[in-house]
Amino acid sequence: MDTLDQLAQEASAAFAATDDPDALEQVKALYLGKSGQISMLLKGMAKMTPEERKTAGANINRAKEAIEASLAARREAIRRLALAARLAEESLDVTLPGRGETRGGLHPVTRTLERIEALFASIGFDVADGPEIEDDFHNFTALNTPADHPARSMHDTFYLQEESGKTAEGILLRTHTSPIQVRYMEAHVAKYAHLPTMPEIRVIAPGRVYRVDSDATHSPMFHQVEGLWIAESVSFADLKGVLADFLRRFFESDDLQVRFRPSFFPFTEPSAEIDVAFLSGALKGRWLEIAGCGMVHPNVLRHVGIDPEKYIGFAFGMGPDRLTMLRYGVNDLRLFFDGDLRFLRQFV
Ligand code: 2U9
Repeated sequence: MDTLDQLAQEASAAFAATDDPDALEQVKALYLGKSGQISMLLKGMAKMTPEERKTAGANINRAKEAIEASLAARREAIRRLALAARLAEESLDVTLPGRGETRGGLHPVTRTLERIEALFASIGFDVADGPEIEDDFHNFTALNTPADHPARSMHDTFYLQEESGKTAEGILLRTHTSPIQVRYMEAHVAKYAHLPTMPEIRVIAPGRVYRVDSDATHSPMFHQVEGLWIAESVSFADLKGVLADFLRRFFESDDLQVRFRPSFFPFTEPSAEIDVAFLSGALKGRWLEIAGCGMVHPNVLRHVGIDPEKYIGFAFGMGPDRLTMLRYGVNDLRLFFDGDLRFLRQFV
């Protein structure tokens, strides 16, 4: 083997020992660079005779071509190796099982609230909202609840404190959603003050309410939905019809029995408690107290500037937490508010 063949083999082996593109270019310079071996050989031809130069030139060029060919082959091999490594690293296993979908769901009480809102909306009731921190005028006074009424005591109501620890005068967590309706009536009266006759009020007030109370059937925070219908002529018969119809639609039972039992609330007169009895199912034949209602007390209307000689109406209130317990067969109210996903997931 002559020295040129040896040089070409040596270059090929040096290229093969390199697997990095930058290192390969450096090795290339040793052979094909400006002061590389091939350039040196070509320069050496200066001292040769024309005859010698012809053969040597051809031989050197062949060696140069051989070296260039092995360089190109190695470049291609390195490119393929890099691609294969990248493909292995970035590969996607399309046979892996999916991560699955974790879907949330509405809280069972929220579902009941939405159901109640939809049923009342279908007979023309507006849905109103209001602050959970109230003043005692909107929560008590406007609702004909006198200053010495036990509902106003510290034992029953959460009063807010100032930073100093002093009780903030008459600021409390609302104990029912009635203040929503008081505010709604005030706004309604102001809005239509220019008219000789005020348009009727038909509104429900769903929301959270707070009382100092905690056991299996009482939570310090619970929900209420109250409703109000005020017009020039609304009777107790209308009240009975609207509520009996609502309850039958809510429980999806045409033969649900509904009865009205006389009762007392400061804000309604006369007042009644509403009981229902199912004709079938686990609770068959038992009377269950489900809501309260009555004709709005004239004092309540006076407090918001509505003339009780001209307008009359009915109001009602119910506990959606209890309605949810009945609908789903839950026996402890606290389960709704503990945030235990094992319980809540059953309703999704
Ligand atoms: C205004 C005037 C009157 C709302 C009413 C009841 C009767 C009632 C309870 C039932 C169970 C609350 O959820 S519960 O704890 N409610 O019995 N609520 S009449 O009367 C009103 C409301 C607003 C302006």
